[in-house]
Amino acid sequence: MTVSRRTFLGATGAAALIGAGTVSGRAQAASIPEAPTMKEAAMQPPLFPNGGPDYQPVVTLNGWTLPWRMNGGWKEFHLVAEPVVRELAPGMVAHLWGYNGQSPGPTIEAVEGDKLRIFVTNKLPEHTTIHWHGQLVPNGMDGVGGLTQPHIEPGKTFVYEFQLKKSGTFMYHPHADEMVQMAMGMMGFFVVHPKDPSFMRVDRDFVFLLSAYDIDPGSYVPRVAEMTEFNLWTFNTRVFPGIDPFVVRKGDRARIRVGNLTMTNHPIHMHGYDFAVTCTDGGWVPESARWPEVSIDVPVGAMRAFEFDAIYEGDWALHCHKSHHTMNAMGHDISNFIGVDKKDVAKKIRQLVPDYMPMGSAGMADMGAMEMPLPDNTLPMMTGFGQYGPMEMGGMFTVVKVREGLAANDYKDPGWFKHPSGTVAYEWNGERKAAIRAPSPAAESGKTAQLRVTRRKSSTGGHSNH
Ligand SMILES: [Cu+2]
Repeated sequence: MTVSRRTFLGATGAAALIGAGTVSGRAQAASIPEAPTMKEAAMQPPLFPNGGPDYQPVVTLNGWTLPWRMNGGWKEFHLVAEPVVRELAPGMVAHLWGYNGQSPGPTIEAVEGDKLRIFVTNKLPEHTTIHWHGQLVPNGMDGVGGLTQPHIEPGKTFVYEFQLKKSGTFMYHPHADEMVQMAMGMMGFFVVHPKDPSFMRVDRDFVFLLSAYDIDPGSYVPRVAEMTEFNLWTFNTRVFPGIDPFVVRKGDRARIRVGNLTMTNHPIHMHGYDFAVTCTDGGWVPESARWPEVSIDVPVGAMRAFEFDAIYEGDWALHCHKSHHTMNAMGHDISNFIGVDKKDVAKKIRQLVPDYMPMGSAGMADMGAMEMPLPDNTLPMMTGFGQYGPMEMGGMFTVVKVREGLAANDYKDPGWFKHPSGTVAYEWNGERKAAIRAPSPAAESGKTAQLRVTRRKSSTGGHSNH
């Protein structure tokens, strides 16, 4: 490639990019832009525009934005579909298919009105295409293999050209052998910024995709025929505690954009704030049509963006509200042992399996605190430690960290929130009051029940003076 990195990169801060080398295909090699590739799953700094309309670039959770080059009025990108190794969290990798070194692929960012030329090189063992989900494109650019174009055979490069008709929140994914290729992790985010830099402007703009995998503990490749029994629920193909926090400066206007490419819906719940959906993959939601929420259901094949003014400092949980989606891989055939004394059983099992640990007699919280022996390449089902102990989470869970005094565009993890003294829930060490004693069976006649109510009132101090 003759294009130097300095002239090619349409942006700053792309330290970890490496050229992908030579590309063969129908187009002339000299006219194909470099295909940068990413080696790590760490969140990369945002890519600021160095020409054209100004905008606040997005950051991708555990991801990056694809650099581009300008060529005679066209913004040119180069995606390479290929097998990748993705770290799901420290301690587990998955052998997936993705783009430019990672799954999901890099985020594409451009501006309403831009003319895009996207080169797609296929390094997979089977054919593929790319569909630009939500974009208004000429029919022949829609990327449906067999319907609107011939498939891109292994080793070939195709070119997609279209002008961006509207700003908003979009994604890209194959429309060829879809079940396999999406189950293998082929997807990416696509953000189109408004031409008017003041329209829907925010200070921090986060993007990620929801995806799910079925990878048996100890193995590396997803079972692609799975329809319902997924065991890894991910934000951008990462699981807690491997998912980046959303770091927000107090006072900033923040937007979180999420797209769902799993096979079930995900109610994404954020603590500490109420907010409104401001954008879907269909476009911006007019102010008069928004309503307040604290959980946003993201249907299958849909995208949602919500915004909030970061006025409350703290470490606020953000997670899918389906509790099985905040768990990592483990067999789904876990029995419910609550209330069962397993001491004797454990003794017998340990004669056969020395590492055996009985769990779940009083719930499953003990699983979050113990380091159980695990097969190679898997993660604890419930894990992650906060400043007060184990969080007993996995999967689709992370933390929104709102802090005073951060620099603009500083996304570094600030550590745990330092709660002002007297603002953390605390243990009651005072005298036990009569009101929390269990009532005696005799207390169920009308008169004595009346008496209990009176007693409870007097025991709650200030409330009896109402
Ligand atoms: Cu979910």
